[in-house]
Amino acid sequence: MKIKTINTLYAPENIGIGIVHIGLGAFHRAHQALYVEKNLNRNLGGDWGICAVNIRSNRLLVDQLKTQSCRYHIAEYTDSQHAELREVNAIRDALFAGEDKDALFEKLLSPHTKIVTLTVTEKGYYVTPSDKKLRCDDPNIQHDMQSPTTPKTAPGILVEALFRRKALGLAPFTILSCDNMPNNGEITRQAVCELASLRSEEFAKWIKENVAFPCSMVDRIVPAMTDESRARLQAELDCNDPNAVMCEAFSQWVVEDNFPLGRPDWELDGVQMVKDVHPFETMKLRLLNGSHSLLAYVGSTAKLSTVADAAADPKLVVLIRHYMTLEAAPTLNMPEGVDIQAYIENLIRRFSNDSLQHKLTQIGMDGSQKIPQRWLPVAENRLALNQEISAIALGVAAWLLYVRGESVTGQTHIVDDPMSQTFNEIHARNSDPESLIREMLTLESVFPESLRQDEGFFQSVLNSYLTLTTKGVVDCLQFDQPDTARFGE
Ligand code: CS2
Repeated sequence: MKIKTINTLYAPENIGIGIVHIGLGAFHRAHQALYVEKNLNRNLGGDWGICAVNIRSNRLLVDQLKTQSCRYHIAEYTDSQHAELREVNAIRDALFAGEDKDALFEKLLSPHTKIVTLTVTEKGYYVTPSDKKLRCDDPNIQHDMQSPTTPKTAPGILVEALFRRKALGLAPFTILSCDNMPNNGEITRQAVCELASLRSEEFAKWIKENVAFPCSMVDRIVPAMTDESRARLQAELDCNDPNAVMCEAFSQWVVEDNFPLGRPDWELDGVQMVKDVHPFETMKLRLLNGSHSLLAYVGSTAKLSTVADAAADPKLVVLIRHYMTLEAAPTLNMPEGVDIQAYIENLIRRFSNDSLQHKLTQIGMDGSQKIPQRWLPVAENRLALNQEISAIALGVAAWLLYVRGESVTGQTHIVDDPMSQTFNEIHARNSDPESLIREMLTLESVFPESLRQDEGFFQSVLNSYLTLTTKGVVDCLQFDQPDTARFGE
C-alpha cells in the first residue's frame, strides 16, 4: 500500500474564525473543511477558520473533536493500494447547540463571521420536495414560527441570527448551502424569506435585498464512518483517530461567486468559482446522484450491500449507463468544456472504488427528499416529448417497493425517511399493486402535477413493479448497452 501524508503548515492557534458551518458530519469534514485547510496551508494562516456546529444530532462527534483541539484526518483512497492521509486543522471550534443556542448565536453575531455554510441534508431545509415551498405544517417549523427567538431548525436559526444582526447594525453574513439540491441557494433563500415574512414583510424584504445566497455544487463520495472503516484506517494507515473520515480521491466544488463580505481565495485551491452553477448542479444531481439512487433501490432488491458491489454487476452497470446516456444526459444543458461521455465513464469508475464501503442503505435513506430532484425532472422532461423512461420507471418501482420495509422474500429493513409513516399506511391499505402504485403516485409532496396526471408514467412504473415483484429483479434488467455513438439523441 502506498501512503502519502500531508500535514498542516500553519499554526492552528493563530487562525481566526470567519465561517460558521451548520451540519458537522463526515461530508463536511472531507469536503468543505478540506478546501479551507488547503487555503490556510497555502496562505500559511488567515481568518477563514471554521466553527462547526451540530444543532440536533451527533453531540459525540463534537465532544470528541474538542478533546483533540478539532484536529482530525482525512484518508483519501484512490483505490485499495493508494491513499493519502491528510491532517486537518481548519475546524477551529465545534459546538453542539441542542436546547441551548447561546454559544451558537454568539458566533453568528460576531462581526468576524462572514459566511455561514450548511450541510443539513435535503430535509433540513423544511421545504416540500416537489415545489420547494416552506413546510409550514411541520411541527419544528411551527415551533420556530411561534417561538422565533429559540429556533430549532436551520432556517429558524438563520432568520433569528439575521434579525439580531440587523438590529445590531451588522452586515448580514453570506449563506452558502452545500447540500445536494438544484438551486440550493434559492431554496435556502425561499425557506429563510418565507419564515422571516411571518415576523414582518419589511424584514423579509431586507433579507431579499441584502443577503447573498450563492448556489453551489458539491461532489465527493464520503461514506458514513463505521467501526469497520475506523479499524481499517488503523490497520492500513496507522491512523488511530476517532474523528477521521475516509473518502474517495475525487473532489469537486463549484460555487457561485457572490460573497459581499468577502471569501477565501478558493479559486487557487481547486474550487471552481463561477457565475452560474446551475448546469453543474443538474449534471451532477441527475447523473451521479440519480445513478446512485438507482443502484441503491434496484441493487437492494438484488440483495447487494455496497455501491462497489452494485458496480461490479454488469447488468446494473448497463442499467446506469442506459439511464445516464439515454435518459438523463439528453435533458441537460452541459457546462461548458465538460465531455459528458468521459464524465459518465468516470462516474462508473468512481462507483467501482472498492476501498469505500459505501452502503446502499445510506443512499437509500430519505428517498422522498432525493428522487424529486434526481429522477423526476428527467421523467417530466422526457415524457413531455413522448420519450421512454424505462430506467426511471424501474427506479421508482424499486423505490416504492423499498419503502414497504419488506423485500419480496419477506426480509424486513428500516425505512429511514420523513415520510415513512405515510408509506407504511399506503402499503398497508393497498394489497393490490395497481391501487398501491396509483395511490403512491398521487403523493403531491413527491410527484409534480404533470407526473401525477400522466397515465403513461403510471403504466411504466406499474409494469416494472409487477415484473420486480412477480418475476424478480433479473427480469427487470433487460437493458441494452447504450450505443455511445447515439449519445444525445
Ligand atoms: C449520495 C450522495 O447519499 C446519497 O444520496 O448520492 O451523498 C453522494 O455520495 C454525493 O452527493 C457525492 O457527491
